[in-house]
Amino acid sequence: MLESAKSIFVTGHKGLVGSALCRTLQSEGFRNIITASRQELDLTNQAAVNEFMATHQPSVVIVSAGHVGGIMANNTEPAQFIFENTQIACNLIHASHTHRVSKLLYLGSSCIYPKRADQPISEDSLLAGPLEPTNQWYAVAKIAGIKLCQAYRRQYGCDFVAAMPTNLYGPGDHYDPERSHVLPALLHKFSEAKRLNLPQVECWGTGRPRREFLYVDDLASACIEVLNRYSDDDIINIGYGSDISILELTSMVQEIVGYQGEIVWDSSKPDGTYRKLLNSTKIQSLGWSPKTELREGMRHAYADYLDRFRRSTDNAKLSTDSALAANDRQGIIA
Ligand code: GFB
Repeated sequence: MLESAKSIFVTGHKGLVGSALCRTLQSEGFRNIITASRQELDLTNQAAVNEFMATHQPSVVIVSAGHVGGIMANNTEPAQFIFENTQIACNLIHASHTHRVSKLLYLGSSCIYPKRADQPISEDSLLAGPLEPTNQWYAVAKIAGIKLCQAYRRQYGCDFVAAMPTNLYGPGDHYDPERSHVLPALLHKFSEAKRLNLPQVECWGTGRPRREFLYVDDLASACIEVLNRYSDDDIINIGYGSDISILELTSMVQEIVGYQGEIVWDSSKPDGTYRKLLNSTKIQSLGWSPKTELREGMRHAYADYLDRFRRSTDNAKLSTDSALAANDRQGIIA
């Protein structure tokens, strides 16, 4: 499918997922990638999206843009999470139908599944029970995107598919300690604690929840498989295959960063879902499996963090948090 595609519009190309998709597509020899920064195209603006699609006429669209963040951002910015992500899904999916896009891949999230879904979570658990409250707003927006793909396939015969990645990490992540996901937040916190010789680092919740982590370049290669070989109404999970507790994760990050101090747990912060390990047998049956082991992926992510941190501080002489937050903002919807 991709070989015959004239052009691919990768949305959110400055973010964690979009940048990995561009990297992987380029490394596979695909040259005609269309991108647009947030300044060039506001994906929440329906008229602007329609005009952009009319001008560029992509043959493939990947919906990897979104208002994203970790458990606290989800919990404290509910309106932005539900509004922006629903708008982005509506605008891109409708315009892809209008402008006869031959394939669209919509990326959701493992948080679309019920809080108490059976583990590992298979695709048919969708809408089988209540959602986790901390990220229900994001989940509802992502479920709307899934349903849009299914509706446009049923009514208009559009080849729109929806894939559900597990928790992702890797180069290009957001490192704002308040807004980001757990893995980049821990890399930042431990690294700063080491640099400033701080005696302790505060982590959130109890440490008991378990999470599955997939290196973002592995997600990108899975997306290429899905674009090439999957065409169905049903959603498809993309996971790593095993999970670890947050407690185990903190020890691994501590070791990789080389921080010797103490970890204290702030139980006033939410734990979120206890477990959300995906059943990824469907994507595996397409011949895909993840290549990057967690510890190795974390080393790449830490190298990226250090590189961006150094560039930010050296060039702009900004303080740590504002430098990283400046990087983050570029990636949120870009
Ligand atoms: O990655 P995370 O923010 O989001 O948090 P979710 C995962 C777990 O790590 C939670 C704990 O139990 C947190 O309490 N944790 C410990 C920390 N220390 C920290 C820290 O310093 N920062 C952060 N962020 N967490 C997200 C959803 O849920 O999953 C999103 O909110 C999205 O919408 C994403 O779906 C995949 O895994 O709980």
